Amino acid sequence: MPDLSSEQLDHYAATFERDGMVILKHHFPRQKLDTWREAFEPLLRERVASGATAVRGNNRHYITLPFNGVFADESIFCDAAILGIVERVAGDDPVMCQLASDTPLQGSTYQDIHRDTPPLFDALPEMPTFQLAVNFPLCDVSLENGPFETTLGTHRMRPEEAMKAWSENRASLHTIPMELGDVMIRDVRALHRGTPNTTDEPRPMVVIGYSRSWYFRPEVHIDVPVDVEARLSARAKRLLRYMPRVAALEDPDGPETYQKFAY
Ligand SMILES: O=C(O)CCC(=O)C(=O)O
Repeated sequence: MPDLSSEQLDHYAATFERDGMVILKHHFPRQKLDTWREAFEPLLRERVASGATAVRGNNRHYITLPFNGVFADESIFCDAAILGIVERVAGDDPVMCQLASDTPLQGSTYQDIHRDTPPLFDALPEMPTFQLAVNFPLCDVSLENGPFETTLGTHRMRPEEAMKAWSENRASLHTIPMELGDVMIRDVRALHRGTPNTTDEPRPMVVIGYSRSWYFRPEVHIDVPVDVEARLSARAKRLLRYMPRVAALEDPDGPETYQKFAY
């Protein structure tokens, strides 16, 4: 994956501060993501069939990815450029807390516009970034198969202020088509929504969650099998330091626990 200079990373971080998101074009190798999609397809089929997903709207599914095989790939989750931006906006020594996917299928509809987390403190101005989503699709995302839509700059507004700005057309939605290989890094507080997938192919979007070093999200976690951990670098182990270690991954015995996603 392309290394970026310190100046380039500073530039992305400044854009992120202003907009609440940045896109790294053509960042991950498409061939690698093809292997993710091949591994994801049976998982999607099985989880949808068994009703084990978190439903995020009509025909729209959130599924945690198992931390093994192709998905336990530190060339993705320890990517130097992505972590360079994450550290610039959310501080040193971040935590990785989530590895999952959002997939609208044919028949999905517009989500209500939302942010993914409440403010840290009631009745105070919004704080600097504390929770980031790194998103990358496992296919090209066109206007037809459910592109992500987001406002810019609302990550630094209180929820009611952001909704007011949106309803008064001071914050408009931007549609984000993406190519396989593109990566979006976003502050989860920006107002956004999923849109309909009108094609007969799923549109999987991976989400990796990174938090400030001290922030804990009880609604998500990554089970790290001990044999997978043994192969990880010190950097990867450090990112995953608060995640549970397990002897082996088990199939989920119920639906996803991360249900409340919109604020
Ligand atoms: O997958 C998408 O395009 C957006 C999904 C989303 O925003 C959510 O479920 O919170």
